[in-house]
Amino acid sequence: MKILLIYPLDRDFMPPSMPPLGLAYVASALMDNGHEITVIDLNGDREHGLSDLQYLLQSKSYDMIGISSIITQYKRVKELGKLIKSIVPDTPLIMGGSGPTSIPEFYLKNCSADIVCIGEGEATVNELAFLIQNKIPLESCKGIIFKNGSGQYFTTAPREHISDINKIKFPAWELFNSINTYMGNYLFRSGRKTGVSILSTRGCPGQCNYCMCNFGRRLRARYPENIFSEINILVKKYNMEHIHFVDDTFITTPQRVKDICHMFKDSFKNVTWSANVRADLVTADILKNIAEANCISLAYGIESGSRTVLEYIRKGITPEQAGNAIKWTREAEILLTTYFMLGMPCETPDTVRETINFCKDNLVGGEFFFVTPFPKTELYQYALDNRIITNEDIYLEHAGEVRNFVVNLTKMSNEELFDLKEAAETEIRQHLKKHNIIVKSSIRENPRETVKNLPKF
Ligand code: B12
Ligand code: SF4
Repeated sequence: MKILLIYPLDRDFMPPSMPPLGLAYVASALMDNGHEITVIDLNGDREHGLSDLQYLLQSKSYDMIGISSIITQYKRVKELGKLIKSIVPDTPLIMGGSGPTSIPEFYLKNCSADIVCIGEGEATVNELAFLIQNKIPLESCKGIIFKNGSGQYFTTAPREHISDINKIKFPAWELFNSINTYMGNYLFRSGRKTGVSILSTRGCPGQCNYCMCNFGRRLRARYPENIFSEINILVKKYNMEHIHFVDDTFITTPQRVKDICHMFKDSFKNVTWSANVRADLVTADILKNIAEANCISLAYGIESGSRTVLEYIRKGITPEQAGNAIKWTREAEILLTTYFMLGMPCETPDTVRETINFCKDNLVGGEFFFVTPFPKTELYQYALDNRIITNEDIYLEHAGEVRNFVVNLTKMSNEELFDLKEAAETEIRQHLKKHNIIVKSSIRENPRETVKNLPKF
């Protein structure tokens, strides 16, 4: 089959810096089954992507079109779906990724999708291609929702998670003209020339109330040998200098981490790496070990310095664990990134004070994200139940960037929360400056005046 896969524009205020790993996995799975794949990456190729897409839709014919997206691309996917259907109304349009997985009906109703793939895509997309090619009804395909002949939505049985993720084909970056752009701009490359994402685990047993856990709660980890083969290709083919593990839970067992460290020490002496890690899973020993294995940077989602807030969100870490992780990471001489957010329903001036004190004591922070609830999470349900969000469609069109204040879940007024966040950032930054730590300001879309009248969703 001839299949066109598309990645929509994302975060257009900054250069494309994270390649669409999900789409690359799906492309690879389809290619492995003999399909002819064309990729149009509207994010990676901002100059020609849209005109290339229009040209292809008008001049070539495809048996199936797929779009991948996360929830923050919702508005773009809407526009893209409309465009595609205006040119090729009869070509089956399939949508997948964490956005469509979290609210599949919205993508059918508002984004022109004919079929939505829920969860992992590799097996589902191949089965769909087979059924569409052979004009077989879709009811038997697990893990999808689609509009049936009478225009009603039909949800099939859930697709089981892929149990052995070592068997999954590596991402097909060779199909992406944009790959060199991403590698050169890579968000986490920490000063190295080239960088790329790798996913070494799927699933997370965590219970955080703001997270949709799109790969399920069961943790599945790849063997170091399998990771080795992927890095080896990246180094040989693309001269890769830096690898970032985008795993939800990179540290699974201390033994697996040790094995990965051996791999870097023995085989990739010139490749540096970084990862997202949980503060409760690191120890001084693990950190020392990974520093010796070329790990140059680690990111921790600490979220809050307040025990009340940490318990409320069920993060599963304490301020003490977070403090230790910060201390040990510094001692291991690994670059440290910490993420914090303000505005959980239980946030008060007192909890913000606790977070400020935590940041000052541990010399971290200085920038907060506004809590923004996303679908298929407990926090989102809270916003719906409390009628803070009443029009999901309009809300989702706006909830694109968490540095932007779009919704207030707290008991404080909008101005109070906004001012509290600004004052907290200023106080922490001034303190950090005394210790020669300068926090870079990032883009903020809504200035104070606009906060008073946040749109009603
Ligand atoms: C790396 C990452 C980032 C990166 C890059 C994001 C990006 N635009 O690609 C950065 C750091 C910038 C980021 C930022 C944010 N992120 Co983020 N991020 C991730 C993370 C950790 C990994 C993404 C990834 O590469 N996954 C691996 C690939 C293989 O998975 P996948 O894309 O889902 O693909 C599979 C299936 O979905 C499916 N599939 C995918 N596409 C298609 C297409 C078709 C046609 C089909 C059939 C199937 C299919 O098959 C694939 C293979 O099985 C995920 C968590 C996670 N576990 O995925 C969160 C995640 C995507 N992020 C999330 C969020 C909320 C954010 C932020 C809003 C939060 C914040 N604090 O700022 C911002 C948004 C910024 C933005 N506009 O991009 C949520 C999204 C929720 C949702 N409903 O979409 C996730 C899922 C975390 C979570 N569990 O809640 N993020
Ligand atoms: S936020 Fe991170 S630790 Fe918490 S459930 Fe989601 S992936 Fe797991």
